[in-house]
Amino acid sequence: MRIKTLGQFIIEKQADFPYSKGELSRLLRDMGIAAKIVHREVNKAGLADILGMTGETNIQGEQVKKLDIFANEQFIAALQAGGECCAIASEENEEIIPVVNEVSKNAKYVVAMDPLDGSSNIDVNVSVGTIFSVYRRISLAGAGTNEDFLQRGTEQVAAGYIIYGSSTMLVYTTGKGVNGFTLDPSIGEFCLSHPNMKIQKLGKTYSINEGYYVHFPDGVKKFIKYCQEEDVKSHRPYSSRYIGSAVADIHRNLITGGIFIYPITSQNPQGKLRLIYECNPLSFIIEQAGGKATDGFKRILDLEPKSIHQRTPFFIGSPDMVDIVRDFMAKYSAVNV
Ligand code: P6P
Repeated sequence: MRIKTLGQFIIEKQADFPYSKGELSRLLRDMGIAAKIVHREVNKAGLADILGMTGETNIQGEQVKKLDIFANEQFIAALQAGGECCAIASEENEEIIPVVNEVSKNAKYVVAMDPLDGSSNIDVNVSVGTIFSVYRRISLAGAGTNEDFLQRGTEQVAAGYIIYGSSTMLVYTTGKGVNGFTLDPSIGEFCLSHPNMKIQKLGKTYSINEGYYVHFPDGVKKFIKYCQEEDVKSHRPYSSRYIGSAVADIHRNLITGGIFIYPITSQNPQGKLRLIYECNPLSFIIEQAGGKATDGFKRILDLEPKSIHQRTPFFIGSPDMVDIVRDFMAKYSAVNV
């Protein structure tokens, strides 16, 4: 099959947006460039002096690994140099990063990102990922502002993730389907490998950290027991798979079907995953692939954000599985939603 690179694909698809003057295309390419640099460092993490803690903690109070910082710096630098982005929100930074320079003065977009999600897995050689979300700015001029990031997930113009696993893949959507690109290091290009990705209506995998079982809402407990029951017709029991890296778990489910759940727990009474730069972009992608994403009751993309680091319970994957757990939540855990 003739190779089609990310750059060629983006240009080709630009025709889908007749008014586009290429800014979003250039922004997506900027993300791809940074992803290649992060790939290079992630793939030699065991060798370079980037393993282990920096001794610092990020604004989440989590121990920060050097690769988190490296990845954050790479994506920020690429976006600042690319000229299409007027502000950045990052999991690694408490405040938004205004982008004010000569090349960005007419920038139309803002980018929210988790530069390296699942970074606790780096030292044990388990897949990690970058997640990004793109909005058109609503502030009028100058650097972007907080309000640009507090738009509902339905307002995203693009979303994507990079998974640094057995291979490095970039998966993204601009609202016209989902396409996956695999990095070919021998030519340094992301090449189209998974065109028009679609998730199975009903998978056979459920992904949740059952270590927190006692603290789960009753609706989640009922769903877990449902997954474990013998029932040939609905291919149960399902398999339990939990990598501890949301990008990896959700990517697997996108390809083979399944559901990922991070509900409220005693440690995270609002849920652990972040709405703006984790749940909204992943939900946009999975919905575009035919899946669903809720907070257990409401569609993630309809949630009204209040702050850039806010958390939400997260139920995402095969649509029939999201519906089944939503029914359990309505029956056993309904709150005045
Ligand atoms: P736990 C990684 O830190 C992360 O944000 C997600 O990628 C992952 O799914 C989750 O946290 C793992 O959290 O509490 O199960 O270790």
